Amino acid sequence: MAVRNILTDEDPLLRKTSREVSEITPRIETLVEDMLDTLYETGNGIGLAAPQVGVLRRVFVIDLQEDEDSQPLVFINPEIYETDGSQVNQEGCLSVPGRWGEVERPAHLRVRALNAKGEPFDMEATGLLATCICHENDHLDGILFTDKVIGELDEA
Ligand code: GNR
Ligand code: NI
Repeated sequence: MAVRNILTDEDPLLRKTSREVSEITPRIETLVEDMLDTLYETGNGIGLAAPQVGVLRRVFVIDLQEDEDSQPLVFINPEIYETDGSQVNQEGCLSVPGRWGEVERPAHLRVRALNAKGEPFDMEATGLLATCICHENDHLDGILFTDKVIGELDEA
C-alpha cells in the first residue's frame, strides 16, 4: 500500500503530455497499484491519471464505486477511437480542489487500451463513465477540465 502525493493546480507537470508505456515493467505495475491506493485514499475520487501523481505516462485508473464490489478499470495507452452525441456534467478534479464546473463531453464513446497485465481490451462507455474516461484522457495531454468549463467555475 503506497499512497502518492496528488499534484494540484499550478504544478507544471499537469500541463505536460504523457508518454506511452512500451512495456509493463515492475515499475509500471507498482505505479498502477499506487494509483489505486491513492484513488481509494481520497474516499470520493472516481478516477486518477498518472500525471496527477507526477508520472508522465499514459496510464489512468477509474472506479466509479457505485456499489460495494465495483472493480477498478486500468487503462494503459488508451485510445478513444469513436465518440458520438453529447452530455453536460458537473465535473471536479482532485488536482483542482474546491472548484467545479459544467463540461460538455460525448454521450457515448469507444476506447481501446491495455489492462494492468498489458492485455488489449476494447470497451464502450456512456454517462459518467464516458465523462470520466474523457477527463482522465485529457490529463494525459495536459488538459484540465477548467480549460473546457462552460460558463462559471464554481468555488467552494
Ligand atoms: O473524482 C473525480 N470526480 C469526477 C467527477 C466528474 C467528472 C470527472 C471526475 S474525475 C475526478 C477525479 C480526477 O480528478 N481525476 O482526474
Ligand atoms: Ni482530474
